[in-house]
Amino acid sequence: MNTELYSAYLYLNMSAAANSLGFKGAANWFNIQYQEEMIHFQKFYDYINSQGEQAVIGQMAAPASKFKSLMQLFEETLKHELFITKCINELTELAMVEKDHATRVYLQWFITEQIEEEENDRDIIGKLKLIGDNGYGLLMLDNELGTRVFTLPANPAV
Ligand code: OFO
Repeated sequence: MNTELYSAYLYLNMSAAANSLGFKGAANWFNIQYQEEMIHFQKFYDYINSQGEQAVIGQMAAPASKFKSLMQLFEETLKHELFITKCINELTELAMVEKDHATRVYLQWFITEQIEEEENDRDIIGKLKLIGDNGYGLLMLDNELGTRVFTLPANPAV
């Protein structure tokens, strides 16, 4: 749960970094990512409380804030998402060992979500590799990233 909150803050920092690099579209993309992470955080928070436990927000490290290029922003994003996938997999394995089937089933949503998260990042990194340092290409990609919109999951509590 705390790692999801950290993800949200990391992407909010990345949004500001993209903006300061002049990529308004990427700043929008990372702001949407921040909002999605807040939903992930809320899902864990609600689930823990629903199980007769008390969700506790803990201390966390300050997320990175210095990025020198769009490529670095997305490479760091993919790296972070691979770490999140590892965390979700470890939680799922723990739920299986503990025979906590409710939690195992609940975590399925996150497993599926991580497939999409990693794929999105790989797609954008692939485009950035094709573009190289072509300014027109970067502008086109930034415009595309600017079209991303936040959509609330149909039933975020499930
Ligand atoms: Fe980016 O999926 Fe949650 O952390």
